[in-house]
Amino acid sequence: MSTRLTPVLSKFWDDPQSWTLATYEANEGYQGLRAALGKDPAALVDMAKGSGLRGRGGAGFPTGMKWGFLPPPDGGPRYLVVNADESEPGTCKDIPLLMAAPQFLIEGMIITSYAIGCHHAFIYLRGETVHVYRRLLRAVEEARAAGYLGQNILGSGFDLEITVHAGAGAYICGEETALLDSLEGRRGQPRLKPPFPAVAGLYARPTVVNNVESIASIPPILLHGADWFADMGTEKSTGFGLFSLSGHVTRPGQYEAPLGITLRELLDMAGGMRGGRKLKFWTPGGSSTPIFTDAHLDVPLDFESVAAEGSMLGTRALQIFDETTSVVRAVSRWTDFYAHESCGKCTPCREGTYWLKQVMNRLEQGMGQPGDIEKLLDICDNILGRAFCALGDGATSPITSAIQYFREEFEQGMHTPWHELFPPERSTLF
Ligand code: L3W
Repeated sequence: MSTRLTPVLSKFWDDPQSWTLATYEANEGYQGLRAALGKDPAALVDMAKGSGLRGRGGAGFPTGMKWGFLPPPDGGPRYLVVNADESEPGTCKDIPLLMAAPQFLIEGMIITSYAIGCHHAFIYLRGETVHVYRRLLRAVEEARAAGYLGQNILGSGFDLEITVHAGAGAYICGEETALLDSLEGRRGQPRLKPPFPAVAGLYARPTVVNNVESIASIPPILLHGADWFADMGTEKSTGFGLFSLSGHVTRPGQYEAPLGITLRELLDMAGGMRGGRKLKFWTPGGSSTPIFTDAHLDVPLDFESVAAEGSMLGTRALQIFDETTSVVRAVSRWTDFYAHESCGKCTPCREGTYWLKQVMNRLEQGMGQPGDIEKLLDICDNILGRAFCALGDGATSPITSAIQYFREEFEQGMHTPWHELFPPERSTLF
């Protein structure tokens, strides 16, 4: 059996007190910060660049390059905002990380803030996760009491405050500019880019917005070096990442492994398909990424290889569906989600997701109309690349890819409801 796991962020999650500062410090915690505070901030940005770390929130943008986009200091504030608004269907890595080992994020935020010259950093947390909110408040308090936050951190002269902000539970607020609007107290809707947040972000000041896992990966990189990280993964998709296996798999959960690992290897470690059933389809990076089938079991899960096969690595949210699942029903559920979460700012997404939902719902019920598949593809075509932000594009991905691989199931939706094709008593998910 393959054992290609690289437990770094998940190394001590089994410890019953894994979330405490004491456990973190017993596992090399805050040694990266001690090393960082003695360095020139510019060297830390170079180190992030040298590691090849790419954003773990979905887009895979190079983290060090993003830090480097900040304009030179002008005496005014600069901000770090951590995107902890994890809410994509299937995406479930940041919340477990924050519950199990929140100090990785806190230490990463201090190092990043020092590197970019920020003295007030924010965590924007998904609103429904009250348990995570409590854990983060406690973690910030513990770090402050130990001298890692506040004035003159570890005698370095560097000051930093962290504010934990819980949103109101809206998927759109995971889009970085909608997040910033929400954090400023407005209704969360995306802003026009450019200007990018790096130039005009929170309160129109230079702002770095990074995902939880990206920032949590910074302390180990500091401690072990950029080369250590770059030697893992592939040439262009370096390092390790949390792969979240959910659905019809024997042992679902978080598998921390080098980028470039395959689903076949991950399934091997996760005990295979549940009940020994056959894999039918899966998402490589959450519901916004085009689905894959059993023909993609050996695609290396790195940014380039997944893109070459027509999908996206996204957030490594591997939702696994076996042969008992109706693809039309699964896609219909995701479509309901996007229609519900569309913020309404732009017409293609607001109107398009509504109509996608109408058509998907009737195909699911076996009440499809002639031309519905073409109608779906036409609506998707009118959303893709025309919506204000990535939410609209994401809504089209499962539909167009499912039609590509399972068109006959959509055709059956003209006359047969999903539950006659996939009887619920046989299905293990729906
Ligand atoms: C300065 C430039 N900054 C780009 C920055 C930009 C952003 C980052 C990536 O979408 C994806 C989306 C979802 N100067 C810059 C620059 N930047 N050019 O780089 O930007 P972008 O626009 O490529 O992506 P994004 O808007 O951040 C994220 C996909 O992730 N996704 C979503 C997962 C869901 C969650 C969740 O549940 N919260 O994360 C899954 O695949 O579809 O494509 O920071 O400012 N010239």
